[in-house]
Amino acid sequence: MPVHMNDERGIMILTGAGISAESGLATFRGPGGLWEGHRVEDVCTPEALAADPALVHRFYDLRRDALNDVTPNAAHEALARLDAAWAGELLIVTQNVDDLHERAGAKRLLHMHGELRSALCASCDERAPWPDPLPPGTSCAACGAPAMRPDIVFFGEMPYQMEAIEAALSRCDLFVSIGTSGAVYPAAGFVQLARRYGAETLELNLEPSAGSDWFDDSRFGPASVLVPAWVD
Ligand code: BV8
Repeated sequence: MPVHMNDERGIMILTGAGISAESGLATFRGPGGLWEGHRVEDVCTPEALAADPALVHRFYDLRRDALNDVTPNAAHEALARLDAAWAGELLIVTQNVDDLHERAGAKRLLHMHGELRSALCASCDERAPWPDPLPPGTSCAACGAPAMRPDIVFFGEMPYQMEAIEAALSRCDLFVSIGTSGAVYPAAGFVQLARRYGAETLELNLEPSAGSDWFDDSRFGPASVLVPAWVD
């Protein structure tokens, strides 16, 4: 356990694509960080979904398919161990839409940008498991509208559960950011909020992120090495 902390203290952990990189899932902005040559900013928007629903559905079908070929790595597993053992408050907020934290056993987990394995009705907000490729225009089982879409927070849309995230930030004593470039808001601003609330801040990343200067401590290297070393 983070030895310098007694477990009455609260921890908030933010993860990004870098924690899943060693499992074989491409990141967004690193070398090879494109999916089928698409920049996430160009495909992950309501406008792209309206203009070319087949492309956006395919983009997410491709990434959901990739989940069947990957497994959690030592970083996901170390966070799951910490989650199970930590008596204090703890919340893992992931920007990732993969299911690797859950598959490693994490319980106190929140997906702020949605999940690949979930579909959302754009008409009534009903959620359903995302089955094999879900063609655009699939009808919602709850309201019947042909409006099922990826359950993904697009650019310009409000991330999920922001109140719960901000409440956890206001209470945490330690904020740890793992595997994120600090390129996307509001997640990239969490370190500044945590500092304002008096938390210690730690960054574990392959290289300095856009927000590195805000962290009390930054350690650079692969998450599969840094995270178990921090947890255990
Ligand atoms: C919103 C969907 C408002 C899922 C994504 C200021 C304030 C608020 C908003 C904005 C703002 N300025 C601009 C905005 C708008 C925008 C934004 O931030 N734009 C950016 C491009 C400037 N933000 C939004 O639109 C957000 N919404 O603000 O709404 C609002 C208010 C009221 C009412 C309505 C709306 C919504 C943002 C969410 C967009 N959806 N994804 C998906 O397709 O996956 S974002 C996308 O980027 C992913 O979710 C991803 O998680 C996220 C961040 O990327 P990273 O995870 O950091 O990945 P990246 O490749 O960038 O970096 C990987 C890192 O890992 C690197 O540093 C690398 O070095 C490291 N790494 C690599 N390998 C390893 C490693 N580290 C360790 N070990 C390794 N082995």
